[in-house]
Amino acid sequence: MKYKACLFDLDGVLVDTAIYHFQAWKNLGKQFGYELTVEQNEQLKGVSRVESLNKILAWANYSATHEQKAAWLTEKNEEYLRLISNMNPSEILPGVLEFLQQIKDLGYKIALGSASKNAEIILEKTGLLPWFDLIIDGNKVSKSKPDPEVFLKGAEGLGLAPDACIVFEDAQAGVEAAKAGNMKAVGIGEALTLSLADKIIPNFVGVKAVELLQF
Ligand code: B16
Ligand code: MG
Repeated sequence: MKYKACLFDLDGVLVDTAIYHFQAWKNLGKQFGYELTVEQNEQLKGVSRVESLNKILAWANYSATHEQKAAWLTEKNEEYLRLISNMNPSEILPGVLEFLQQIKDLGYKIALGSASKNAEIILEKTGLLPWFDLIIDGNKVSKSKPDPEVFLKGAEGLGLAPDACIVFEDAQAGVEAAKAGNMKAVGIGEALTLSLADKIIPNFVGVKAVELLQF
């Protein structure tokens, strides 16, 4: 088997936490009179917490002090944590569990490569945690996607060469990160936004791992 591991992004691939991020950012934005749109929220997918706040402030044309930004980041995360506190296995995206079972049976290692500092809580709440051999999340990286750091640390942590790894991503920056890291990339979502991916699927429903993982 040429490829030995599957590295998964979290939000938009395994679960849809974007709805909770949206709600928390939207409420925060109201504090400086800004109404965040669904389209703008799309642009925050895969983007780190601090970069997301910087983007929102730029859209709002609002300048804040370092202290104010730090307070808002804490506040946003506290609300996000409240929102995800009731997450459960029903929020795992369709077809994901069946796909994880297939790749486990085929002998692939399974790792997470997420920008979120809350990834482990989400995996725990949804019951996904036991599937993972390794978790690389926002607490373990210093550079955001499209930098390949998160996936390279995943390969390294599994003791594998990057070219033995296949990345699953829903964000363009994540696909770019995988390609920059010399890995195969499977895009989850629209062909239009994920054109750099080696393969693109709309979701995991009915996906046959043996067929998909042929490159
Ligand atoms: P946190 P992913 C990303 O998750 C989200 O898509 C993005 O919207 C969020 O800002 C980022 O995690 C950081 O999340 O505030 O929980 O650290 O797609 O990389 O799994
Ligand atoms: Mg994502």
